[in-house]
Amino acid sequence: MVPITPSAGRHVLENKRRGAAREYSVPAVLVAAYLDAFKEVRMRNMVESRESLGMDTMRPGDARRDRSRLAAAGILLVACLVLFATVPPTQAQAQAQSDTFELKPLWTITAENGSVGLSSDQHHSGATAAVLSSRSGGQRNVWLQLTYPAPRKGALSVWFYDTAAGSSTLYSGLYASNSVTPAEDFSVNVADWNPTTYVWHGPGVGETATAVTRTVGWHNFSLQVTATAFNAFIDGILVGSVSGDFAFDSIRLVLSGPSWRPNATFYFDDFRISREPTCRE
Ligand SMILES: [Ca+2]
Repeated sequence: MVPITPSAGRHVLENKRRGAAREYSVPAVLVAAYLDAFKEVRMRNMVESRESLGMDTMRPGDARRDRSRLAAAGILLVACLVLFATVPPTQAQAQAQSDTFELKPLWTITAENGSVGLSSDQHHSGATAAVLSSRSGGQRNVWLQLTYPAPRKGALSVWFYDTAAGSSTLYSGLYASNSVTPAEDFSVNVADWNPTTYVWHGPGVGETATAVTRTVGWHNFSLQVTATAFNAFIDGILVGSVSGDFAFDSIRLVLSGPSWRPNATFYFDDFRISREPTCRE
């Protein structure tokens, strides 16, 4: 396993640098285009000067119009450069809608009595998946988290590798919540009290066993949070639903449980979030 915690910052910095390089290439193109236009207008000015001396056939006033257009283009260029300078390179990362867990640049890590990393032991895509592992010594609070400045709606999906079907180990799964309205809490997961079937919960509905049998291997967990309902899916099967207008501002891929439960390791891969156009922001 490659531990994420110590290296995540480095990956983020590398990605920021690459992102910045891409951002600054656009202003460079704009500046180059402006300089080309400047040279052309300068040449036309020289031609008009020749015309005013009866040495050329260019119509009077062309150079004046060119200078006006050049001034307008200059103002536009300055506005573009200011825009690029003030938009942080990380904004594109914040808007990313998927993670295949090959580099792990996006998430905030919590790892109390456990660890988070990338592993090639199991992977749904590419060469690696996120791996969450517990260790003994106390309450396990291990997760990857995305937070947003305001609640939003959307469909969340992640592939989860169940290593402990048939065993009572720890909680693990896909969770979302709304800090503005704490009752709006959503999940599809495995629970330490249920070794045989998967579990869900939603607003006003506590942890509820589903009819989907736990098996070792990859399973798709999905949460749909909309203006009319919350729907929970496991492997494309609707396992729970609550009517209402809901939203979330936090997403977590979780491994947790009390100190007295056995240790566990679970894998996550191919996270995706699809936002609805009716988001509440
Ligand atoms: Ca992957």
